[in-house]
Amino acid sequence: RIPFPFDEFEPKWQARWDAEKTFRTPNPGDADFDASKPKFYVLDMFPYPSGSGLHVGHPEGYTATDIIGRAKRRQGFNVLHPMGWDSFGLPAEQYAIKTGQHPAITTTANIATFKRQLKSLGFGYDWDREIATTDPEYVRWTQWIFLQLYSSYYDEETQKARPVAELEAKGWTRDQIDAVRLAFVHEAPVNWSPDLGTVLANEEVEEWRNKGHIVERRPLRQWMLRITSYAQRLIDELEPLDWPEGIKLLQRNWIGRSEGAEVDFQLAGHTVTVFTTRPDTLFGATYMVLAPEHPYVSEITTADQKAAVEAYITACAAKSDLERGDLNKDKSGVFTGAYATNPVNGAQIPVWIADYVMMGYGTGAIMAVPAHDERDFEFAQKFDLPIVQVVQPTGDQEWQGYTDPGTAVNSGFLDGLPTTEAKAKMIGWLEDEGRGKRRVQFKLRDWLFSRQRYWGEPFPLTWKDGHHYAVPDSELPLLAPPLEDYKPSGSPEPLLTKAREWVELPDGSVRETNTMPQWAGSCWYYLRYCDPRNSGRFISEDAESYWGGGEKPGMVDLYVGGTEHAVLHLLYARFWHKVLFDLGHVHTNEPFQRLVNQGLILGEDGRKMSKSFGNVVNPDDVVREYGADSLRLYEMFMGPLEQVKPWSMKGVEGVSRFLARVWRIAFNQNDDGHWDVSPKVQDVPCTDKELLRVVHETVKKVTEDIEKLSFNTAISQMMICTNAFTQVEVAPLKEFTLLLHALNPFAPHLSEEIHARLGGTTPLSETAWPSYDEAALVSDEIEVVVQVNGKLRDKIRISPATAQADVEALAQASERVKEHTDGKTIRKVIYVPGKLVSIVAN
Ligand code: ANZ
Repeated sequence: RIPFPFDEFEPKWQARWDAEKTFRTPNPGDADFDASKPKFYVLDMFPYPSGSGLHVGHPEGYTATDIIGRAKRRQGFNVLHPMGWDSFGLPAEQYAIKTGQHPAITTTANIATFKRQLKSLGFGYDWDREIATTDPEYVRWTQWIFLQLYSSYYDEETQKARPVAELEAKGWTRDQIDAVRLAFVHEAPVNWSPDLGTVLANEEVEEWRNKGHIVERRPLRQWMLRITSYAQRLIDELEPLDWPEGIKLLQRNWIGRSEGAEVDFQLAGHTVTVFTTRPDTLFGATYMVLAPEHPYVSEITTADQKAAVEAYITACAAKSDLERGDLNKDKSGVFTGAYATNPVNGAQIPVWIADYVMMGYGTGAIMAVPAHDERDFEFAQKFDLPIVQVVQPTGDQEWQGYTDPGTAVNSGFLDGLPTTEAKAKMIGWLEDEGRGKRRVQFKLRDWLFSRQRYWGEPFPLTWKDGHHYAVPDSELPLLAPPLEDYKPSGSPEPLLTKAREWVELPDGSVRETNTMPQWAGSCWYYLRYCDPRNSGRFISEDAESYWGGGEKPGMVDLYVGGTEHAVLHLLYARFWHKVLFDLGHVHTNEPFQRLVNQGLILGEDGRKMSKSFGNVVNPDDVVREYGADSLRLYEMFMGPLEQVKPWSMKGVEGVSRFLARVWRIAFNQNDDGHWDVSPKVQDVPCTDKELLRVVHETVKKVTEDIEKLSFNTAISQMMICTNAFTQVEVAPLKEFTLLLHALNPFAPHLSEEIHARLGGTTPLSETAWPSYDEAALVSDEIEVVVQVNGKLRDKIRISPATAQADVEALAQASERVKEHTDGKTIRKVIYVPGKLVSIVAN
């Protein structure tokens, strides 16, 4: 038998919230908008509506934001808590290839499933603000923002994006302008997958290879976004945000700022510039390495090395940056036959090419200092190149392969200087001599933004006579035409190229046929939620200024989602937001003020939930068996929100039993199965001081714990409170209702249902959050420990005024004490006032 009738009342409350739009949030300008209320914008990372529906990982973060959103609403905030769909993407298209169904159809069906599932969990979303990135009205503004990037450049002087129109006015030519746009065309070797029919970002390669797809390197003409212009700001403006340190570190490392120098080497009539973070080691540079793609390679290679060099270049072309960098264990390379002059000592050093030097970083050329760089050390050992010590370690470490700071040796005018000073002195020398200069370098690359797929936003651009042109705003959204065949052709021609009638325009120009990556939509969805139906602007000024209000730099007050987006979505969205900020479209310079990552939920077996392990839990099954409130409460009770936790059906059962206990304080089931209000609940003043204390303690702790997102401890406190009600004869209505108030954001259906059945006319969700009574918190009871023969046997609570004889009697009357004294003679009883009763018995 079901311990409480959740299957009756949960759908009932959900229908009511829907019909009454309980969680609708008015916007500035709406008749019911109250501008005097502070705002609280709480956001979930919106899901990709996959074919498999919601899994139990989704409701973890969603329940957390729902609890805080519901509580803040009742605490007098205008709460913005929206939901939507990240609905472009490759899987929908893969599915279309398999089944022949248009991605729009499967996407719509999947969204319907997700929405039904989310509603079945009772989340208080404002569904009037629902958006899908595939909605034509949404696509319009995604394309509009792209055009903002396209028609802007980064002004180094003001460190801000500005319209290229300003450059036009200054007489810049079209080619000059195209070279500085924030969205630009670039030909570069990229990760191309012939069977997926698209290029992939570096971070995406491993996943698709593991799924059995081929990914190769291939030079292609692509659209890039100039995120590198923002590298320094993306680092600096991360600092004041309330994000987990680990995520900040990942972003910082991804952006990868290095300070160092450029050094010029002379080589067969060319000047080859290298980038180094260790200019202090220049005297130890014993050879030079160029990336195989370096433009000088063919010119400097000597005749007898030509064949070997060319063979090596061909072999490298297939490798990704990752394979050449971090995964490159066995160093390889070829001598070019050329020698360069070390500018500091005139030494002739051999020039090699090797794939551990990347063309896309620094200058694509390095000075190799094998004594103090690991990669150079491995390489020099393998190819028997000279190794010269130029840094003396601080301790008694071996100098070969010593990479830490130390003292300069064998380095002429640097000798004796600690590394930091030696770096500065060498940079000074290089600048004085005109042989180099100080330079800051970032690992971050420009963002490869084009895909060759169908199910994404088309670029709002056309081409004529080799030049690109923006589609006018009035023609947006530019939607892709329906296609019969989504199958990749194996060539890097974008799929849309097949739609001849769409591509070829009457004036002889053709449409750009690349599409945007899935990241585009998620770069700005949090802005659109603020004003989702605006057809004249991507967000109104009023909505932007209200929902972005506050002293903090970030717009969203709390953003909850998984860690997997640390350097992708969270970096891309920050970049777009800064461009919009520079151009005056938003007044905050960051999108997300506070970020919290929920921990992964593992299977019962402790492994990642996955179809292949057969350990996936479907929320629908849990809701059917135990109800939505049990699922919500369980996911919050599993442990701290940010921790990785294994699933346990026993655990779900446990919290479900707790909810049943709350229910049974208020109701008794009669013989025909109906639940009658229990005589235990009475509308009388609470005279039990201890009960009063526990109840007010609960309101206090739950209020504070919600603020700290410490939901598991809040639930523990409510369990203590429920036990207290179970133990007393009479549950005073006012105090019992306080427990329901505290429980409401966690178990909204159950708390509302009990409240209503006990005569509550206004739903809890429509009433103010309760306050607690400080005076009730102080317990005037004290705890006294009872020992029998020196062993702790019980603790009793007494009023400090209790007479010694009464305390001793109470102690001896305790059941736990009696277990140890029964049948024995009490020899002695000692009372240490307010602390201890010690009984000696034998
Ligand atoms: C000489 C040297 C001596 C270096 C030494 C290091 C230690 P980060 O910190 O990652 O920026 N480097 C420069 N350009 C490179 C490229 N395109 N591909 C591969 N390696 C490259 O690293 C900068 C260092 O990585 C540079 O400093 C350079 O090696 C190498 F004791 O120069 B160093």
